[in-house]
Amino acid sequence: MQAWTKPEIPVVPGPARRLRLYDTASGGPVEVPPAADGPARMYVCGITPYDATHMGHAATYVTFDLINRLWRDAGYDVHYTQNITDVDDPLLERATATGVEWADLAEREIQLFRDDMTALRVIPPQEYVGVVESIPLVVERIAELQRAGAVYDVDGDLYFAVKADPAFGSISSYDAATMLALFGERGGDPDREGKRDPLDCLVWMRERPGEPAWDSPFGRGRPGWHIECSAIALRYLGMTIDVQGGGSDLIFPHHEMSASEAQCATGEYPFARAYVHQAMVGLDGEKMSKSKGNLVLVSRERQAGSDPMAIRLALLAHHYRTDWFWTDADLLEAQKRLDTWRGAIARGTGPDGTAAVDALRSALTNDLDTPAALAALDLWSETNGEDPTSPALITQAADALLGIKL
Ligand code: 5CA
Ligand code: ZN
Repeated sequence: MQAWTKPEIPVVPGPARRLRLYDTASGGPVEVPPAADGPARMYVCGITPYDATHMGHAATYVTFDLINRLWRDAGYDVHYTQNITDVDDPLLERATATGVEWADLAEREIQLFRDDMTALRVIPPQEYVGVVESIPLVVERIAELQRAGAVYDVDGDLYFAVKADPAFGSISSYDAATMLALFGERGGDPDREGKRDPLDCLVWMRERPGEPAWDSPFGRGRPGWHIECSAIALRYLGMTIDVQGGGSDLIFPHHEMSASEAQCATGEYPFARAYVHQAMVGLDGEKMSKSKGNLVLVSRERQAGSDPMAIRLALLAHHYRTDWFWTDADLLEAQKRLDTWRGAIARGTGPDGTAAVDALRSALTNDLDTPAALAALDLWSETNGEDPTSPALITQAADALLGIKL
C-alpha cells in the first residue's frame, strides 16, 4: 500500500544523543537500539480505517515520529513498518451500519489518514501494509504456529494457545482477572465454548455469511487481529525489533498476543527490545474512541483553518506517558507558542542556539520529554541575543527533531 509524502528532514549540526525509552515490559528505561551502529527497527500499530484520525491517533503517530527523528539524528538507518487493519469486525460493522462497501470505507479513511499524516509532517514508514494484501504472510505464520503445536481448531476457527509461549504475560504483567476483563472488552471471546484457555485468541476465522473471506489451507476465512501484526512485523523487520509501538490500549491483549505468536512461530525471544506505549488522549472525561464517537478529528480542525503545526505542537505539549484530555485551550496555547517562536526567528538574531539545541536533544532523548523540549525553545525565543546564526539553527532543529516547521 502506498504510504504518504515524506517531509524534508534537515540535518542538525552538533552532537546527537542516544535514545532512552521507557519499556512497558521491563517497567524501566532501555537504550534502543542497543548498538551504536544500528540499524533501528520499529513497528507501530496502524489504524483500523473505519473513521477519521482523531487527536489520540495523531498523538500516537507523532510520538513514534519523534523516535524516528531522534534515531535519524543519531545517524541510524531507520527501518519503520506500519500496518493497516483493513479487514476486521469494527470496520465490517461500520460498513454494514452505514450501507457502504467495507473496502470503499477503508480506502476513503486511509486516504484521509495519509492527508492528516502529511499535514502533521509525520515521516512515512518504509512499508505501509494492509492485512488484505498480507493474507499469504498470515497463512504462512499460522502454519508455522501449527507446526509448533500452538494452534487448535474450534468448529473450523483456529485459536492460538497462549500457554504455548512460556513468556506470555510478560509484556503487560497484568494479573489473570485483569487480562480476562481486557480480553473481553477488546475484541476477545473469553466465553467461547471449546477453548482450552479463555485467553486463547483467534488466528483464523472461518468464513461467515456476508463477510469477506480468502482461501487458505485451513479453509476459507479471514485472519484474526493479533496475528496480522506478528506476520507483517516478522516479514518486513524480522526478530528482534527495537520498538513495538502503539497506544496503551494495545498493551493487552494486542501486543501481548502478537509478541507471543511471533515468539512461538520463530522460537526466538523476545519479539521486541522495547514495548512503547502512548497514553490515552480523551475528551470530556472519556477515552477518545471511534466506537464511542467522542472525537476531535485532525481533518476537521484542518478544515476549520487550524495550522497543522499548531495541532502538532498541542500534542507535543503533553508527555506521551501521561493520559490527558483534549480541550480547545490546547490548540489556542499551541498557536500562541508557535507565533512566539516564529516571531523570535523573524528577529534575525538570537541568543546562543547551540545551547538550546543541546537542551532540546537532551530532553527528547530522555524518554521523549517533550514538555522540557518545548520549554527549551520557549526560553530561547524569550531571550534576546546577538547571534545571527541562531535563528537558522533553531529553525532546523525544530523541524528535524520536533517536526515543527517554523
Ligand atoms: N488497527 C489497530 C492496531 S493493529 C488499532 O488499534 N487501530 S485504531 O485505529 O483503533 O488505533 C490506531 C492507533 O491509535 C493505535 O496505536 C491505538 O493504540 C492508538 N489510539 C487509539 N485511540 C487512542 C487514544 N484515545 N489516545 C491515544 N492513542 C490512541
Ligand atoms: Zn497491531
